[in-house]
Amino acid sequence: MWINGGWLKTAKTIERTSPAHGAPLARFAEGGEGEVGAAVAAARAAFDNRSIWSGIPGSERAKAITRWLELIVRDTDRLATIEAEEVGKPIRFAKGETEWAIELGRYAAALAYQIPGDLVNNIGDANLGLVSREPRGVIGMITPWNFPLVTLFQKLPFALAAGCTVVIKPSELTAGTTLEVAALAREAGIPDGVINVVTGSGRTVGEALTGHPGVDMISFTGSTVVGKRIAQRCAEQMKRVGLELGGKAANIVFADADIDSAIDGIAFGYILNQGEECVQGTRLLIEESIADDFIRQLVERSRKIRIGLPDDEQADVGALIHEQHMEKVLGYIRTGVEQGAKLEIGGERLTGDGLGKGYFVAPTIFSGVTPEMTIFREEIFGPVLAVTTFKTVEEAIRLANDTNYGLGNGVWTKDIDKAIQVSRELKSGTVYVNTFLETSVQMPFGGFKDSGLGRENGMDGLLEFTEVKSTFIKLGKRGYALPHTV
Ligand code: TXE
Repeated sequence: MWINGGWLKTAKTIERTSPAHGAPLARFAEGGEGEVGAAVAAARAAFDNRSIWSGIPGSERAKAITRWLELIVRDTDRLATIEAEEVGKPIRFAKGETEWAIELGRYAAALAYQIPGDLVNNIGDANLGLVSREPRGVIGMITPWNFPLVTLFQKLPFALAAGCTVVIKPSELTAGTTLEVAALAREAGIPDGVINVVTGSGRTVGEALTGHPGVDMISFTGSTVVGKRIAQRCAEQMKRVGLELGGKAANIVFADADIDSAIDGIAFGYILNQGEECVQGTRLLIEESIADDFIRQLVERSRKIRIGLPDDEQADVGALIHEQHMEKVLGYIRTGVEQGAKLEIGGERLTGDGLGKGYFVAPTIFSGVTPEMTIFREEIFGPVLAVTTFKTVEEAIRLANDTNYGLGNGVWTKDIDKAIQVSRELKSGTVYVNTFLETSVQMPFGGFKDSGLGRENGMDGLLEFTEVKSTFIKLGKRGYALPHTV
């Protein structure tokens, strides 16, 4: 664990097994309430000492964050290797993810220069109003295993830029890169206590962090079930909360779409990160008149997807996170067959070509899926695509919105009016038009409905880590006189 600028070991540890090789990979300290208490105390002391972080000019925080990012650039290969092995994803995606985390950090650092405020100057000559943004305080961050670095960097540099201090609880499955970047912060001169990491399970460390009265806000990425529990616990203490939760995105493909790019987008959208992705394009809604041909082409494309070990430079898809999760995904596939969907490709565990000890599932496509089916409704978090046909624009919108989730959706058409009108009616935090899983550090990211609360990235992402303060200033009588009037 990393607390107050130093390593802390515990007698109890958690062992991580490689998802791709099935062999022991790492051992992490198993923290509890005591370690959470120590980390929160360190973060609180660092926050309250305004002269080291929360009260210094934003430009100084920006410079410190930038120095830290330079060290992360230096260590990209090492971080990407850890990430690839712990998550089971192909190395090129782990490198891309590390680079994206750095990009998020650079943007957040720049925002530290321009945290907005207002001056209210029309409340009478005797008054002046200041509306300022202050750092929220100590932030508890709880992150998942699918994108350990990116989910962290959608939070951490933004909170740091705002002037907050943090206690991070990474997933017990993938704590490696979080610990590494925390230690690099010290090397970069970010003061001790500003970033702390407590490793351990959600049940102990996660619960202790959400219930700790010294934590001002919880920023969580993970499942909707745990997100709802965290929101309830935070409500007891009126703690602020940001939640980035699950999804069930639909790609709507109209007959007038550019078919080649739609095939690319849909194939990429359902297999990226083995489907362990909250904005995964897990539902394809396809206009009936082009459905048969489109599905045939998509199946052909899926045959070319390369599944491989983390060090396979050419692999498109890696291993699922652990055995139980693989069993859960295979269970959804069996349910799809039992409920009458047509299996077009995949559907099985892969064990050939050196994959036998890992948890690999073949890219899988079901056609003939109807809205009552489980694979249409639930987040599977594996490389499984459910295809449903529609006849009218209204039906497409209704199907897309027929879910409790609302993180992202895609629209594919060359008709710009239709694209914009459909986008307006989709109940999700992000809509992609003629593209999918596009991302930009400037664009806020978050969910409608069960997909979460609040936004990450963009200026909105930084403002989540601030409180608004209104200061009324009463001015005295105009008591001065100009020299020449005396
Ligand atoms: O998530 P959890 P799991 C979805 C996806 C996946 C399912 C289960 O469908 O199959 O969730 O994954 C910590 N108090 N997503 O079980 O449990 C936990 O230790 C405080 C979507 O891994 O939500 C970890 O650090 N914290 C998602 C983090 O919460 C608790 C990404 C996430 O774990 C806790 C991951 C508690 N009571 C899974 N219980 C996305 N939005 O992308 C657990 N945790």
